[in-house]
Amino acid sequence: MTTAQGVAVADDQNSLKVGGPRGPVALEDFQLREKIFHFDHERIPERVVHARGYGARGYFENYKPLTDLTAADPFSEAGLKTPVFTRFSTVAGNKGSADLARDVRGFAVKFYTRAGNWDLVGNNIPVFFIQDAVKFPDLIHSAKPEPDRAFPQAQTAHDNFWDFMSLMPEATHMAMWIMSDRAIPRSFRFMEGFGVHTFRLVNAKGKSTFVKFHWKPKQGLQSVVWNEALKINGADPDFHRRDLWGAIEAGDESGDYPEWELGLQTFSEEDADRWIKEYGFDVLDATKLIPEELVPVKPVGKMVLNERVDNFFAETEQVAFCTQNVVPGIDFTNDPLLQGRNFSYLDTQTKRLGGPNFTHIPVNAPKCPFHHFQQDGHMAMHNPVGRANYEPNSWGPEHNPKENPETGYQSLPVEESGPKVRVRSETFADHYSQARQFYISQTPEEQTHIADAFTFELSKVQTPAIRKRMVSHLLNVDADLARTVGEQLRLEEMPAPADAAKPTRQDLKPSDALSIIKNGPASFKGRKVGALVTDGVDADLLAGLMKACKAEGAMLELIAPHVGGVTDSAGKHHDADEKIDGGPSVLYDAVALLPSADGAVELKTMPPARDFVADAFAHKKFIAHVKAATPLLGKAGVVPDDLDGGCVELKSASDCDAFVKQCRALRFWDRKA
Ligand code: HDE
Repeated sequence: MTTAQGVAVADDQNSLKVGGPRGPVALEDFQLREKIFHFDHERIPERVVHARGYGARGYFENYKPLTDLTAADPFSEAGLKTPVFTRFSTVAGNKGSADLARDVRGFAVKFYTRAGNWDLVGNNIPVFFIQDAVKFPDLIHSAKPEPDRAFPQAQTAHDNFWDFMSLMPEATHMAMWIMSDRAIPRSFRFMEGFGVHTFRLVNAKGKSTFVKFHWKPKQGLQSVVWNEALKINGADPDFHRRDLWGAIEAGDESGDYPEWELGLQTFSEEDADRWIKEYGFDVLDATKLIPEELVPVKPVGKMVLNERVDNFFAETEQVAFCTQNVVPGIDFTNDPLLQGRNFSYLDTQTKRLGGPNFTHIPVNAPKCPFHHFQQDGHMAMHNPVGRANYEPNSWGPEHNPKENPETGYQSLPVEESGPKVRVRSETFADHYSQARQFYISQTPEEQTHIADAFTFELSKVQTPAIRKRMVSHLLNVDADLARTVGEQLRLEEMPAPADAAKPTRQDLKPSDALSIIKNGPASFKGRKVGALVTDGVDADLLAGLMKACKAEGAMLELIAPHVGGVTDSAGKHHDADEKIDGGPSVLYDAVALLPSADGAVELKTMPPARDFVADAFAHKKFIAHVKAATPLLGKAGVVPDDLDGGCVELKSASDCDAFVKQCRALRFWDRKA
C-alpha cells in the first residue's frame, strides 16, 4: 500500500501522535490527511434525473449489412460485433432509492463504433410525457419530492405530480403507460427499450429514411404486480441490480447472457405525412408511437450483456450518455424534445463530472482512434503532442489531424423555411386517441392493474380537485376505466370530460405489441423458483425439482428456517440460499413448498413463512406443494377449496417437469385471490 504520491505505507491503523500513544494528532501526518481529504471528496453530484442506475458491458452483433439504409458503422457488416456499455435506471428517485419504484426505466446504450461513439439513450416506454423540451424541468420538479417537505422519495403518488399531469393533457398517453405494469418490470432483462424519438438513417448516397429504434428482450416481457413491488422494495431494494449482476454471473457458467434484439421501424417522410391525415399523429411528437401493426419492427441485430463492471463508480456512475453522440449514417429530426435533449446532456455532464474532459474517462472514451485540438482543462489526460494545436497550420504531418470530407460526419442538408415562431404544432394536438388504443390493447387483467394503479396514486393525492381533474382526462380515454377509478376513489360526482382539442378516435385498432402478458416468454428460462424447505425435505423431490429447473434454464433457491441449511430425507445436507425472513416469496417467480410433516408444523408458527405462502397465492404465482404443506397453506389462509390450477401437488419427482413447464405462463391469472 502506498499514498497517492506512491510513498509506501508502514502503518494504516494509527494516526501520528505527539508525546506518546495518548497524545494529540500531529498536523504533519500527511498520510492521515491525504486519506481523509480524498474520502471527503468521494461524492460527485448525482444525475438530476436517472440517478439510480446499473450498467454492464457487452456487444452488439449485426445480422446483415444495412448499407442501403445507413452508413452507420455498427450496421455495415454481417456478424460485426460492436462493444457496448448499457445503463438501466429509474428516473425520479435518488441514487439510493429502491429499484421497484413505479417509474419509467432508462435504457441507455453506448456503442463504441469504429466511427466514434453512438449513444442510443432510450427508455422502456416508447412515448414521453411532454412534447417540448421547455417543459422538462417542470415535469421533473413535479415528479421529484415536493420542495418544502422533501418527500415522497422515488414516487409519483403525490399532489404535485398529478397536479402537473392533470394540467398537461399531452401527458395522458404516458400516464397510461406508467400506470401499467411497464413501470414495475420484473427485471431489466425482461423489458423492452425504445429510442422514443424518430431519428434518421442516412446511407452513403445521402438518402434519408426515418427510423424508430426498439430493443426486444430475447426472454420475453415480464413485470411484477404492485403489491409485490411494494414488498420487494423493503425486502431487496437492489432487486434489479442484483438480478442483472446475478444473471451475468450465471451466464459465465452457462454461456447464456441477457440479450435483446434491436429492431427498426423504418418509414419515409411521405408515410409520416400521410399518417397525420389518416391516424392523427405526427412522428415528430414524442407522445405518440407508431403501432407495430402499421410498421413492423424488423430485427437487425442483438445486444448481449456479458461482462459485469469492475468498479461501479468508474463505469456506471461516470458513464456519460448524450443524444448528440451520433456517427455518420445517423441523424436527428425536428422532434422538439430531441433537440432540447441534444443541449441538455453535454451541459449536465460538464457539471456532474467536473469539467469538459469527461471523454477522457475510459468508459466514455471512444475505442477508435481520435485526434483533435481540444486541450487543457481539469484533469486533462490526453494531451496534444507537438507544436500544432490550431487549424489550419503549416506543421506536420505528425500529430496534426486534418478534416476529411469523405469520412467525416455530414449533417443531412434538410431544407427549412418559414417564420420563427414559439408555438406548438397543430399536428401534435390529439392527446387521447393513442392513450385509448393503449388501454384497449391490454388484457382484462392488465386493465385492472391500470385502474388500480390510478386509484392507488390518486388516493395519495390529498387535493380532491386534482383527483377529479385526472379522472376528467380518463373520461376521454375510456369511460369504463374512468368510472372504475372514479368509483374506487369514491368521487362524490363524476367530472365532465376534459376539454379536448381533438376528439378521441374510436377507430384505432388494438395492438397486441402493447401488452406485456401477450408478449410473455416461451420458456421459464432465466426465472427463479424459491423452494421453502425444512429438515427432512423429500430428497427425491428436491433432486427432481433441481433437475427440472436446470433443464429449463431456470434457477432454484432454497429458503429454510436457518441459513445453515437443511438435511434431506436421505441425510444429505443442503445449504440455504436465504433464511426465511430474508427470502420472501416476492423475490421469486414461482414457489415450491417442500417441508417435511414436522417442518410444516414448525413453519406454521413463523410469520415470514405464512407471508411467503399467502403472498405467493395472492400474487397469482404457481405454487408447487407437497401434501405435508397442507397445514402451512391453511395457516396462510389457503384452504383446500382454494387450490386451483396454479397450485400443483408434487407427489413424486416426475411431477416436477410438468410444474416447471406450467410456470412458463408466469402467473395463474385466473386465480380468485
Ligand atoms: Fe433524459 N436526461 N432528458 N430522457 N435521459 C438525462 O442526462 C433530458 C428524455 C434518458 O444512464 C440527463 O446525463 C431532457 C427522454 C436516460 O446516464 C439530462 C429531456 C428519454 C438518461 C436529461 C429528456 C430520456 C437520461 C440527466 C426532455 C428517453 C440516463 C443525467 C427534452 C428517450 C442516462 C444525464 C444514463 C438522463 C435531460 C427526456 C432518457 C438532465 C432535457 C424522452 C436513459 O441531461
